[in-house]
Amino acid sequence: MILMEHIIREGHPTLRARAEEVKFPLTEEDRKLAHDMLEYLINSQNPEIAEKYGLRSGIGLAANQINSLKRMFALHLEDDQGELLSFVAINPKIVSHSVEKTYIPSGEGCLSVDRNVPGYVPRYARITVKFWTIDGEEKKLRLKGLPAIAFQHELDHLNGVMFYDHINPENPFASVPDSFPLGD
Ligand code: LHY
Ligand code: NI
Repeated sequence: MILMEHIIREGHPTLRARAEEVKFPLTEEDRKLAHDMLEYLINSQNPEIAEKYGLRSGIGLAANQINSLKRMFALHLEDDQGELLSFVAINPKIVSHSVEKTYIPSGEGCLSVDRNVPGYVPRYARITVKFWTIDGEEKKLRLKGLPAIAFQHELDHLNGVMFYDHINPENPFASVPDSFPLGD
């Protein structure tokens, strides 16, 4: 199972590298990675398991963070309607997005970043995404709210981008044009 010691941290070059397209059918290694990433998130959200193994709670995890340059990430969270969104996205892309942006008022964090980096991280408020599932099915989804933010955070990892790259360096809390804070 994936533990904190398997998650690479800031400064590791893999976090700045572009992950490569995954080919279908998946290899046994790809399938295991996909399964293990989703399992990490589920475990990390279970207080007893998280405590036992010292897992930091997460809603998203990208392959780069496990030092693997494959275009896949896992998400496991509830949307604002209380619907569970739980999947591994393979070769994901944003096919369209709103002009309007949103951001988490308290900023973002990252399982690969062991420090607090304050500031607004502008994200598209609504996105339409496409990806393939572990079983090779193509999925198209519309996301908003936290799921949209998390999807963009994880897709960034596959492109070697960190959340703080988006923070305004002059004023981390400068108002973001055409945006609203998540939760409004
Ligand atoms: N995981 C963060 C987590 O806490 C993702 C995240 C996304 C945090 C958006 C806050 C806002 O689950 C990762 O860092 N995964 O890359
Ligand atoms: Ni992250």
